[in-house]
Amino acid sequence: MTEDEIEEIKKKAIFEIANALNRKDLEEIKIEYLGRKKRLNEIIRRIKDLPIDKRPLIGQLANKTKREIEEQLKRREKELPPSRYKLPSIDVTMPPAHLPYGRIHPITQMSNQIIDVFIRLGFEIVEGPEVEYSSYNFDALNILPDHPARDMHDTFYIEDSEGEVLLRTHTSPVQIRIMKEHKPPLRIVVPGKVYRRDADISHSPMFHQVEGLLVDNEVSFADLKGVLNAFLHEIFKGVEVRFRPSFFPFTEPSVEVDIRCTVCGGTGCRVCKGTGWLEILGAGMVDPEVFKNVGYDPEDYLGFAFGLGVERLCILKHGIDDIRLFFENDLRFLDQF
Ligand code: 2NM
Repeated sequence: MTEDEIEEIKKKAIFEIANALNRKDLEEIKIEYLGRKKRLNEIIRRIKDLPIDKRPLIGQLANKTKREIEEQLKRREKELPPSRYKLPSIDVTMPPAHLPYGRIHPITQMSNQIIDVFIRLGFEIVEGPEVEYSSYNFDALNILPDHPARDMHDTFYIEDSEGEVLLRTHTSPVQIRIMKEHKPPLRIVVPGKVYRRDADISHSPMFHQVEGLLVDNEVSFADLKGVLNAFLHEIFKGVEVRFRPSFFPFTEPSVEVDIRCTVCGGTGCRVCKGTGWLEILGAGMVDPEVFKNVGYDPEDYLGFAFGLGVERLCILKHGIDDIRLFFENDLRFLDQF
């Protein structure tokens, strides 16, 4: 047991401390060199066995070495990050796990496609509230108090509002709001959710509409036909279109617009119920009563309006057989668009 032996222990300890990578390593080194049963303390314990003249020298050297190792341990501990920060075990350069992309809902895609055609035709897009006054949803549109659409069976009324507040059954009340706030000329398209008490394979209690309105000093039925023909030929390329007389309380004259059946091409099938035609939208010249209700003088202005159901258009475009598929959020269905 010599000075050399102590010097050897010190060198090894300093080397190991300098190479320690974390606090756990340091703790192990501390136990190895300074632990009660370990090398330096063993030397100190056995000093009494040395020749008497050697004892002070070895004793001083061993204690000095102990202090030096302790100091080195403290110094290295300060350099290392606190032990709760483990050394990096994550490769931050690795590419992330694959996440599937989301996609735009088919109804939103269809709405966007419709809106896009009307933007190119010079219309502006407007939106409005889904909870409406009965006066805007019905009265202003010349839908009289005894009209069947106003029945509790067809319309969702808001509780305790005495029939004055409801979920809009079409987006037309937005056109009323716009006409009350703005003078013609007006060219607007109104997309949005509408609500009706109805549920089967072709009806959903909530569905989407796009309605349009054009008002100016000189507007003819030919303008209506021109705009709707242009629109339908954009959505259904090269399709045959026909205008058929109809009735709406808010337009006079009124028409329903059909296209050649996209399924059978006109020979007659289940989808067109043997007629060879598909009803695609309703339209007409705005009734003078509606203009009076919004403060326009019917002598000064003329206009046309139209409305269509987005789900119906989407169903006919893609040959879908149940409207409920749009709202079940089954990705096997939605992923196909
Ligand atoms: C339709 C069919 C025909 C329509 C009328 C109006 C308004 F506010 F100007 F009177 N907005 N939308 C209209 C006309 C809607 O949907 C089948």
